[in-house]
Amino acid sequence: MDLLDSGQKFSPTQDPEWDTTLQFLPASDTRQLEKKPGFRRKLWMGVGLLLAAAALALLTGLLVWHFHVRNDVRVKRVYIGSMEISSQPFLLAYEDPSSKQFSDLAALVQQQLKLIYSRNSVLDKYFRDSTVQAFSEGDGGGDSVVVYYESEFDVPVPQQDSLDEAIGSLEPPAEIQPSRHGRILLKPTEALDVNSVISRVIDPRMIRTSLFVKKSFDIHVHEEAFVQSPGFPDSSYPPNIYLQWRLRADPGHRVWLKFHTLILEDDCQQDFIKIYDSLVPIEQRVLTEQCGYPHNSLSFLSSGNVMLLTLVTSEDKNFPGFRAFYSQIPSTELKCGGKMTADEGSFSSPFFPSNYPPRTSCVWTIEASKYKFVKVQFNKFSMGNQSSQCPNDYVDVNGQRLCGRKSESTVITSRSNKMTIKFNSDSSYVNQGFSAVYEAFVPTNPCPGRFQCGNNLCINKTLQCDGWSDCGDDSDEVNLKCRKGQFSCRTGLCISEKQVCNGKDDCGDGSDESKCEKSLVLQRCSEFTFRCTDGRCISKLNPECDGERDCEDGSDEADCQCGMRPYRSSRIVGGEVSREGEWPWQVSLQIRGTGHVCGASVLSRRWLLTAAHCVQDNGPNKYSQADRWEALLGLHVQSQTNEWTVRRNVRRIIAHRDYNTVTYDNDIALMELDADVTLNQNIFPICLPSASYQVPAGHEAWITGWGVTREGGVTATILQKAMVRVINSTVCKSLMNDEVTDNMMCAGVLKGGTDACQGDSGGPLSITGAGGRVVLAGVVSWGEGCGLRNKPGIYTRVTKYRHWIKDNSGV
Ligand code: 4AZ
Repeated sequence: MDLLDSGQKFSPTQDPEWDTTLQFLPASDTRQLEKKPGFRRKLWMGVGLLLAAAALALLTGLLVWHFHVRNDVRVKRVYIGSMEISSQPFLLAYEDPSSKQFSDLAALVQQQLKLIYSRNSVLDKYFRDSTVQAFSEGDGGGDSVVVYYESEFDVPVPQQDSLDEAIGSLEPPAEIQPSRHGRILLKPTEALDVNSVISRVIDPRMIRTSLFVKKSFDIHVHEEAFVQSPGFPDSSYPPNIYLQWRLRADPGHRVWLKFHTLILEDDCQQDFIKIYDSLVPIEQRVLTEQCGYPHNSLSFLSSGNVMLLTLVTSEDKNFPGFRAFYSQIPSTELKCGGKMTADEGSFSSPFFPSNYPPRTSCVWTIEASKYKFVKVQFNKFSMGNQSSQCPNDYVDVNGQRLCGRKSESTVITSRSNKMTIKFNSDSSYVNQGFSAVYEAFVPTNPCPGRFQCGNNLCINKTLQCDGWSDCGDDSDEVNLKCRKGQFSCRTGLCISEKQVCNGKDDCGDGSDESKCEKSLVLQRCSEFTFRCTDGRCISKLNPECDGERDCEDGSDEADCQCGMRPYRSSRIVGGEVSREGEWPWQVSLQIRGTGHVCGASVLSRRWLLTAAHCVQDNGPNKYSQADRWEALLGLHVQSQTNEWTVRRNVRRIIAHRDYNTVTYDNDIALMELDADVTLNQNIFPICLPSASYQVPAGHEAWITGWGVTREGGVTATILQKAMVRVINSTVCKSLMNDEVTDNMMCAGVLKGGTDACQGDSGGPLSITGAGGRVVLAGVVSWGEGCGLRNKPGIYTRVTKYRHWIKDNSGV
């Protein structure tokens, strides 16, 4: 399945700005050869001798080349650098590369660079040229200027490393930067007062020879607006381009860049954006590199008043692109650090939930009531890479460094009423940071009135032994009844430890298979095992699209361009209003002249999945005929379409041939659209579960739709959502008088009040899989009334139709 293959492609001729003039080299002259009769023998001998001589010369040449010249084949090596010039006031004209002031200072800088390189034998030997790209205000206010430049060298291949080393030697060691006059004391007295030099070789993907359009845009961000990839949102971005947006804020301000949409190719090798805390793509200042459909925070702040956004695209297969809003904020607006004396409180990394800015440090000190201890709980935590030393970005709590990404809450306790928390970010790669709460406690009673988890978290006592690991370390669910050598299922069942991670759901709720680290290739396949494309079966529960390659052939991670929400900014009975773009696979199926009738889910650019009962003729209403229907994708509010909404006619309806109008068995149908849709932030396919996918009872699931908000009521205007839980099939069958077949599944809230209802039919029952991708577990099918106590909603069990969907739609 290649969901994005057939999308609208960008054509450079559509946009005059993108016209590129190609020049072809003239063909070499072709001369007519004259034939002369006679002297045949002599001529042949001459030709023979000539050929022999030529062959000998070629051989000698090749040998010489191999042993001598080849070592001297030179390659172009480009370094991107910046340096600060002190005692040099910043002039507004420096922002304009065509100004005289720009050229004058640039010429001085070029001279200076030449001189610096001439003092190093390696640099001197291979140096070609330098160009000044831009200037900005220095860190120290109006009295210094930062120069951004590019230096080109022609270096023999084996000498590349020594060249890198020589360039590196110009930089003072990290601990001295950015103090003045590090090792760059090479400056001539009459020239510029240079310090804080950094330079690195350019990311080779940015100077790929196949990049045929290179463009820079200079933008001042004091007025809020947005930048976007060419063609966005109507068409895909063009292939083989390098674009850069140089963003400048007023002095004493930071640039703030927030992505509204970002959908690029999944493979970062060729299609990517990179953001720099600089005006040039200097690798020590890269804040982030993104591709695909990232779902982490995409809001970035600069440390100074400049930022660079770059986009590089590949040959083909281009995707919708991005739109990002920029603005500026005063640098003084940095809520970070301070003294906290209350017995409880909260704090977070600077600008949370945005990514923190680079080169920032701050300190919080907590001083609680005497004789109490302090406990700090990090609820969200993502800083730098996980490593024992935490050399880059970190939080230091009473001397203990934390870094990396933590999926569960982390608690740290002090043995006094004081705690010191330090935050530190270095000059590259930023993350979201953390949000934390703290409380002081009496050492003899750390969780008054609550349960104390093994990891020191305190939880409500009612959450103990409720089948869910609320502590995060299972300590609230440990079943003391099970004997040694037994595993305690979340259902309360005790099974042999040997049955854990054997690829079979022995607990009945999947809890014995849900935390298997490794996937084993099994001897035998079963309905519980995932079958890789090569036919082998693996033991891991629901391995597809979980971000880990489990099948040897990688087939468990293929076709995973689904189940993500490209949007960020960020009826159903008993539900709540959803956010626009939160359910980009939700479709409104409408009958022309009538309006909304049923829901559906986007499976690909071309195919939707709905319920068979939505497409049955009903007296004069010919619902089985494709031309009566219209599908609205990317819709949020009924009758309110916007730039993200796409209306499509239906080309074909394929209802399951065994759909039973009495029992609702096989209540499933495919709809083919008359033309592909371009995916956007409000239109995106949901993942289909494999036939072996298991959804354990108790698992959280979401229902969405514009159906009625109470039985007999009116349909919703804004898309509604509600959280329900998957209900054990045996329990459900008995609640529903055995009318639930194995092709159905139940979900709801048994105390009543939350359910799908009329008008939600055909819509998705969405669950979030291991890799964070949303999977279509069910299709809204039927129920006894809506939201009644002990009457859950009944859904078509999609795993049972995985092969049917593939056979009928190719998805
Ligand atoms: C319906 O009429 C319908 N409570 C859909 C779902 C449910 C009931 C009725 C489940 O389309």
